[in-house]
Amino acid sequence: MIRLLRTALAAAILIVTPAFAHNGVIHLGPLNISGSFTRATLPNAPVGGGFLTIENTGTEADRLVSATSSAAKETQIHEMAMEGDVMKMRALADGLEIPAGETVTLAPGGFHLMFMGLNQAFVEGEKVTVTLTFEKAGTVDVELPVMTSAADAPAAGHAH
Ligand SMILES: [Cu+2]
Repeated sequence: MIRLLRTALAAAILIVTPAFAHNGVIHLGPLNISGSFTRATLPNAPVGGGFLTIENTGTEADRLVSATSSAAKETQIHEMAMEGDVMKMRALADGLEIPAGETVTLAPGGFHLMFMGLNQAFVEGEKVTVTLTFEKAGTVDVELPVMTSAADAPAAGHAH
């Protein structure tokens, strides 16, 4: 049983492309991922947000196609957009394009990762790990340090 579990774990680890972090920047092929964080939540909060910066130093566009985390039942890629006079968020069904030579920032009030159905509250000082999958660059685990609940808080409400 333990051997089976070990084999399963080894297989799971092999799926993740090796990534190299220098000074807090994770390099995944031509992508540089930095500035990751999430915000502390209240106990029993249903959702949390994830924020980070993705720089594409390559000559081809890539696309963040999915995000998963054991911290939540489902993790989605969201954008904030005006609908009439109201700022609303919605899931990006086709993922988030990272154009060649450009930097895309996921930040409060804009693009973000959305943790839906938290398995436990996010506590300041702890870390949440999210696995990001890019169309071309592959898959990487990113740790999001949990900052205060007000870290870079968006001006508009963030309600579902
Ligand atoms: Cu959202």
